[in-house]
Formats: sequence, structure tokens, C-alpha cells
Amino acid sequence: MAAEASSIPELIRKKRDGERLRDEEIERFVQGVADGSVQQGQIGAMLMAIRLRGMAAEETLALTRAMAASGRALAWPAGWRGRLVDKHSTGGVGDKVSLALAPALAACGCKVPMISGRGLGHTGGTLDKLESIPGFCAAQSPEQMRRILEQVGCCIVGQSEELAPADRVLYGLRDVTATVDSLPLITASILSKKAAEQVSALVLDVKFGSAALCPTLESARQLAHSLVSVGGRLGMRTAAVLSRMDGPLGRCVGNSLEVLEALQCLEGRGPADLRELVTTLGGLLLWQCGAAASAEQGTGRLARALDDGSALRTFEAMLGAQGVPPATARLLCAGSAPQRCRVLGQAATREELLAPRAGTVRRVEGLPLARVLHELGAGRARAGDAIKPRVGAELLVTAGQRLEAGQPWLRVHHEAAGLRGAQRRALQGALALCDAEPFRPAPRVAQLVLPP
Ligand code: IUR
Repeated sequence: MAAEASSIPELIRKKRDGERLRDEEIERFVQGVADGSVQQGQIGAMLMAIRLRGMAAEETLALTRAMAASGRALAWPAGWRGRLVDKHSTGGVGDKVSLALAPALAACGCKVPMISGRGLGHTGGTLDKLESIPGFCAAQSPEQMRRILEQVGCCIVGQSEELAPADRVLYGLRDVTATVDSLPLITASILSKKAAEQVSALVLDVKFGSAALCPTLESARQLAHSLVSVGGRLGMRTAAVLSRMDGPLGRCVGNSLEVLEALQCLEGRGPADLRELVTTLGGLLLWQCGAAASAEQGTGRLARALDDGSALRTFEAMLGAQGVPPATARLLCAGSAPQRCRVLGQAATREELLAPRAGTVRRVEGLPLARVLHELGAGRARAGDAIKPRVGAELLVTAGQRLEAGQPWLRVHHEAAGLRGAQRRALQGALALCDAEPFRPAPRVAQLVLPP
């Protein structure tokens, strides 16, 4: 029996009262969001009802499918089936993983059509980092993406208007309706874009801690289970890594500084925590898409691509394919540290902060650091705002090490006349010292969440 089509207010009422929405009801709502026939107030009310009442797994799956179907899916040559992979991170301070991971995976034979965001994070998204490289172009049509994947194996591009347009509307309204932190809404938002991207395997970096979307390991585990389960039912081999995000990943925060650090990782060098995360995420993907017999073997394979120069060569080729003049890409990828600095430029001022007392570094809090860098221009408050790509900070210490009074622990790169008193205090507050013996910091990766 064909059920009577419910009006939008009736659908909102059902969800408000904790009833389950049928697939076709969810489809109709999402279609109306995409074509503009559902009013903003109605969308806000539905988002809040979903936030308060939650969704059953079936509803989340239907919502994700409907959002993916609200735009145009990408299409790839049949011969690439099984090798198309992508990664998504829930976001953290100093997260430059994609810059190293995409080319390393391509060097291992994967096709990586990475679609990334500028984000409204404190210090810019993956595209902001890449756009600190002269000439880099994030806007690529599906045809251009296909050509770059054919030639290079990976690209990192912006989300087109046509990819899951319902997500654009819903995501924008979640920000202003206090409905960002809803498990089904996060799940559907992330996975609808990946489903429309038509990847075979997906790995999620779900971060937890004081500078992460998920404050605790338990909340990250819940989100990861939701993503892994719905991703699998959408036909993507999906796995997740639960990773710690209290202090910045690596030692650099800020767009051009993070490019420099990603280059070190691509040379087989750089901070151990960055390499750990890149190789773990990549290893899982290589295993999930059948290119490695186990996640451990995948991790080893990915580490070799970093160590043997193939990932770095792939990154250089990707830059060239995305608008960076070949001589610039060459200098950046094969040049010395000073040559790299000349390509990316440097902020006008570098200011060092000194340890107020002796002690062992318990940790460096990422969030206050990111907030101050945001104020100094490293991130944006609103979509479309300009950012200062060279503003950032270098950590001169790592958790667990001994620090003497007066020793520099942070180098801030900025364009301001000087750090203000409140900024200086906020930054000094990020340095947590203790009197314990020096220790080895905990690994970034706390746990894996694998499909059943
Ligand atoms: N990133 C997304 O793509 N969607 C979300 O809902 C969140 C982060 I939170």
C-alpha cells in the first residue's frame, strides 16, 4: 500500500516525537533541502529534532544515501575499481596528514581523489596549506581530476557545488543551530561526500582529546563505529583509527609551516607522531583495498614509499598537475631548507617564548595555541575570508622532555607589531610542565576500529 505522502511539518513532528522516518520520507526531506523547497526554519527544526531524538542505523543510512544522491556522483574508469581510496579526519591542530598520505598511497598504486575543505578551523584546512604554495589550484573539474589520477595517481581538490549539495546546506545550518555534535548528522555529512566520490575504501582518523571534536576516547569510538558501520553498508570498505589530539600533531602549526613539515615526512624524516599516523592510516587502506595482506604489511609498504622517495616524487607531480610551475615544485620538493623557505616565504617576525621555570613537559595544549594563531591570521572566521599563510608556530619541545628555565619552547611566526599580553599569557598557558622524570610520550594511535 502506498503510504500517504506526509508534509514537511508532519515529518518534523514525527522526528520530534521520536518516531522513525521511512526511507522515502528522508529522501523527500533531503530532496527539498537540495532544491530549496524546504524552508530554512523547517530545516533547522528537523536538525534539532534529529539532534535530540537521534536516528536508528537504518535512518542514518537512508539520510546518507539521500544526501549523496542530492548531487552528481563522480565516475571512474572500471579498471580502477578496488583501488580508489580516500581518508577523512575529524580535524585537529597541526593535522597535515593528507599532504603526505595522498601521494604516498598513490606511490603504492592507489588512486586517491581526495576532496578536502578549507574549513573554519582555527588554522586552516588541507587546501589552505596547499594554497600557501605559489600557483596551487584546488578547483578541478571531474574531468581534470580523472586526468590527474591517470597521470599522477592522486589529487587534492575542493568540494564542487555538485558534490552532495544537500550537505552544504545542512552543514551550514548545523553551525548556527547548535546541531553540529549529532552522531547521525556527522556520519551522514562525512559519508555522503565519500559515497558521491565513489571510493572503494575509506579510512577515518577520528581524533579525541582537548583539541578534538570528540572530547573522550569513548565518544570517538561511538562516532567511529557509526562511520565504519554505515560506510560498510554503502559499499565502501571502511576502517577507523582513534587518535589522540591534545597537543598539535608534529611540531608545526600554520599553513606554510605545515607544508614544510609534510615535506619532511615525505622524505622519510620529520616528527615520529606524524609518520606514525600517516603510515597507520595508509597501511589500513592498503590492506582494506587488497594491496597488502595485513594492516601491518600495509604500514611497512607505506613507510617504504616515504623512505624511497617515491611518495615525494608523486607529491611533486601532483603539484605540477595542479598548477604549480614545475621549477617551483622542484625547488620545494628537492631543494634545501633555505630554498624551500624562499618558495613559501616567511612571516615578517619570529618571536620565541621562554620556559617560565624548569620541569618536564607534560604536554602542550593545542587549542590555546590554535586560538592565538587564529587571531594572528592563520585561520578564518567566515567562509571566504583571507588568511595569512605564513603565520604559525613551531614547537621547540616534545612531551616528556626536560626543559630548563628560560629555554625557548615555542617560536611564533607572525605579521603583527608584537604579541599582545593576553596572547602571550594564553600561549604560556598552553605549556604544561610537571616535576616527573622525563618520559616517552604515548603513541598517537590509541585504537583501531575495523569492520566486523
Ligand atoms: N566534517 C564534515 O564533513 N561533516 C561534519 O559534520 C563534520 C566535519 I563535524
